[in-house]
Amino acid sequence: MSNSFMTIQRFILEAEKKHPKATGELSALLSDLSLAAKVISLEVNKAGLVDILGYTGDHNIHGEKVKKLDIFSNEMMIHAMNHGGHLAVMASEEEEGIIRIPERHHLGKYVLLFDPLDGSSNIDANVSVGTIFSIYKRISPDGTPGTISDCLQPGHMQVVAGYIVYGSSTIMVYTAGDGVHGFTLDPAFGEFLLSHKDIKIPTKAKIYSINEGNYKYWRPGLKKYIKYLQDADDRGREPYSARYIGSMVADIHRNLLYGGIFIYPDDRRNPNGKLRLLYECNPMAFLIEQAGGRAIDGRGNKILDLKPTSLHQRVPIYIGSKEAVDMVEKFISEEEI
Ligand code: AHM
Ligand code: MG
Repeated sequence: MSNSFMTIQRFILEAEKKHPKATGELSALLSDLSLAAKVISLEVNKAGLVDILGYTGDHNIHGEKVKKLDIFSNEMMIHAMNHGGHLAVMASEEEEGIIRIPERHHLGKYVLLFDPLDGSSNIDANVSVGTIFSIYKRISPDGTPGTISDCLQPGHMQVVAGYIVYGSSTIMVYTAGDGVHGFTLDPAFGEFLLSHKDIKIPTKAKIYSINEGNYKYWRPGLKKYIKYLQDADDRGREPYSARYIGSMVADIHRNLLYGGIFIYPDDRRNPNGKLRLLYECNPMAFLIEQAGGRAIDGRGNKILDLKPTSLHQRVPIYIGSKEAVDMVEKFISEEEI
């Protein structure tokens, strides 16, 4: 069948046929997620038209102002996912504690972690935003309510991770540990159609993405690395291009396709960086590693090996094309402090 008629549902079902022991639960979860994505996409697209913009006046648990679309997306994810019978527990960047499955619903064997609308401070300016998700198998006993320990598993235990970017098109990208695949939402059919099969991130990067406004707070090795990227040499090495949207999903999506490195470092102001291990760094690390890239914390660890200690823990991240991450690792480890 040609790519143009391969819906995400069909693709997931066909992938599942290759695994004789599969129960279909993971496929059902992914289908539910793609439905939530369609609804959020519709709301994001009409954000400029309806009176949904502006602050609600509420603050989220990190003390940041929350916009209505964040709340809408969070509630949409919860309501789309809590009754399918496949989940034991959930956690969201927008909720302080774990999200229990209501007692009236069946408990399943999976755990869902998500950032319902990442980059939402960009919405008023019509800049791309995204939803990020991560799925684990529960470690608590079947049939009992899921626990916080189910949510605090290291990233290498993920069974599925993905994101939806609401940009010039809406694209859903996911991995189930068998490559990275992208599906573009056809607004006429309301279906996600296979558009990017088995995505591999170019080994060499051409792009770097970092908030350079924080330069003065960076560690010396990082300053040297960025200066190195901006420089050329007489052996034909060209400077990198700087691209920074300020929406992790959009920045990572572009770098995944074109080759690049995305960095949100620890610095003098943010000792653990800004991005959250469970909702942002782990799912992106799983995807990028599946696409042939790397993701590290700059402290000698792979992101996927970190053992989470709390739901909203932040970690520094250096993620993208393999050669670029190898290089930044070298600069940082050799720095004089
Ligand atoms: P959010 O979860 O509050 O939306 O913040 C996460 C976003 C990421 O999408 C993006 O990479 C980062 O914040 C940008 O931060 P900064 O403005 O400090 O560069
Ligand atoms: Mg976020």
